[in-house]
Amino acid sequence: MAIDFSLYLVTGRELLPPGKEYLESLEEALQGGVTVVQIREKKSDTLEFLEIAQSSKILCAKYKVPLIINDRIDIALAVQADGVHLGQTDMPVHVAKSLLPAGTVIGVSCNDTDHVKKAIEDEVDYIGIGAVWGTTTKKLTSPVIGARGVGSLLQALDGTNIKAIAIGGINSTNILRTLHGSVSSSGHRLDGIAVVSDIMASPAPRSAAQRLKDTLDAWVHHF
Ligand code: TZP
Ligand code: MG
Repeated sequence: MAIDFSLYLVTGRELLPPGKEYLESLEEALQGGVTVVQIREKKSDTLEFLEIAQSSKILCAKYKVPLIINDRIDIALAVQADGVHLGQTDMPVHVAKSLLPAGTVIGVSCNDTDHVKKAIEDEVDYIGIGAVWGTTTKKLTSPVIGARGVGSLLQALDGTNIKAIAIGGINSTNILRTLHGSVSSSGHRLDGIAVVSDIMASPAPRSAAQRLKDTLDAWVHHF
């Protein structure tokens, strides 16, 4: 399945502002133009993760937006998700592929060129590159790479059709700098950006998403 990765929302329910319900924020984000959603549940037990995935799937289907599950192959299978996102210490890609239906989108997190080389060997569909900027959403285990760091990983993707999304500390203030600054010397550009807090922590997720989307649309039309 071909996914529009341009505005990739990764959920973070623990970041919701007071008075906001998860599904309400998710729906507003979808209305604001989010193009793909990843359910990331680091603190939930299996039942809670499953229920969140099921309710998110219904909402994403309403907006015809694909749903990706972080880490959990079993949850992805249970809700017939469009894809899974795997970290470097999650299920290896070849094992995930052996378990999931053909055509399930597979993405992996990369923050150095060795990760990218492995992702190419594994024939993944997309990579998440980061963390690009500082973030408090995730405890980082390696230094931030900045837009230029993103650019060098993009260059390592030259000649492949693997999509690339940057993540980590991206917001409406730095999105353009992120897109611009990450173009590799070979001209390779990002396919999208992923955010957690800029949308999930917002009291107005619809306009937060819309702001990012407007910049992305302007960036795309620039070429
Ligand atoms: N992977 C690398 S940074 C990050 C993840 C999941 C968190 C990004 O969150 P935010 O709030 O968009 O900085
Ligand atoms: Mg993981």
